Amino acid sequence: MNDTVANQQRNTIAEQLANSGVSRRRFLQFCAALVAAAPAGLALTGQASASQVARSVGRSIRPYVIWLHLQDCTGCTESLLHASQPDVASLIFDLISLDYHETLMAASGHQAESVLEHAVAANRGNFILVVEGAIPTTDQASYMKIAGKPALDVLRHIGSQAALLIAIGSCSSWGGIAAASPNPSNAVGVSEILKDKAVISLPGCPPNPYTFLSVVLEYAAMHRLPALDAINRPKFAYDRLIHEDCPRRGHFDAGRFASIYGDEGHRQGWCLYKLGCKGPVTHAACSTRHFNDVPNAWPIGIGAPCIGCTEKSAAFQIPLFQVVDIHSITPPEALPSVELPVQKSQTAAALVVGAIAGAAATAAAVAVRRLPGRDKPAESEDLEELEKLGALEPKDTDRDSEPR
Ligand code: FSX
Ligand code: SF4
Ligand code: F3S
Repeated sequence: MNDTVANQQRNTIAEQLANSGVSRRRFLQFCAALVAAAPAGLALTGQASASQVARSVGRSIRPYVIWLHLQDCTGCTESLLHASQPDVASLIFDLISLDYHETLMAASGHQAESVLEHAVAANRGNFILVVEGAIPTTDQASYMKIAGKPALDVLRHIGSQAALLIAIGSCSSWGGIAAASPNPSNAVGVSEILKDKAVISLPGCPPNPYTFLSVVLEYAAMHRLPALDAINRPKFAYDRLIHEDCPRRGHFDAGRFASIYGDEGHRQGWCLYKLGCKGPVTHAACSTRHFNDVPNAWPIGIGAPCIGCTEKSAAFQIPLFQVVDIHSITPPEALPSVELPVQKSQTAAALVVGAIAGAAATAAAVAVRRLPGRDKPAESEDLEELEKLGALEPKDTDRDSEPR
């Protein structure tokens, strides 16, 4: 974001990566992670190997992104920047042209406002507006102001000129925690404000960063959007219930529950339903795609019940410890054994961690449980294939020190 908007060049992602000294190996690792995180429902990754994705993404023009922070905790940004394998935080500025982001930019005050106006003017009708946080509407929308203007007006002004709107997080999707009762600021989501614009919602508090990256790169590389459900969530990430693929599901079906925190069942990794787990009513991919590439880094993986953060009717609406009704649950693809003792909160049918790209040494170690027919591992030849690409010639000054 040090470039001024005026002198930014419309370079491809491959050119930008090469300019930044990102190695081909690292880029392929990222693409392998993308394939694993968004296995189906995307033209970019659905049937593609990591090297095919690398080709498509590499040829794409970096999408212009303006990112607004409204009523939020910045957790969505934090989550994106802490994706650790293969260091998405350092790749993000090469993959997208992030022209305005209050948390990450050095500018402040009038300078920041000037950057925003220039970014909008230079890319009018051609940028992606990402909104993080809810919009307060009560009392002339005076509960949140940016540069003296109500956040509501800022969103209307910028949003009306965007090519695509992405509501990242539950707050911008429908109000999230800011809209929890009694919702004093009457916080709402982006689609309530910009009713005539298509808004893609990526709820979660925070959402998985790969979901965001998959949507943006699908748009940039394939010029299309993923299939959406009735409330505009991408189906590839929100089509199944947590409960359907939960590693504790075998314990649920066998009637083995933790009853209070720290009891024998809890320590053994049994089902958290009686602790108020909202997994049976929550659509999200957390049980198969963990956060920040760390195995078991998701609520249930660390022994905490799902609070239903991707569901408008669950998170911050149903009390944390209240159990939910079970309705027509699809049997899981595979049941973990309930006979074996659970070690360190991982069930016997532990997730197939890092089961992508052959081996952790050559691929991103995204924690992914592979579901039959829903993902495609990158082939071991991917790396060699990418070596032949030539689109990403290495520089002497490669900024990472990985061996080739
Ligand atoms: Fe926080 Fe984002 Fe939750 Fe909201 O995520 S993680 S409160 S969804 O807007 O920053
Ligand atoms: Fe997993 Fe929760 Fe379902 Fe139990 S109730 S199997 S912990 S999602
Ligand atoms: Fe949210 Fe439940 Fe996933 S609380 S992060 S949807 S496990």
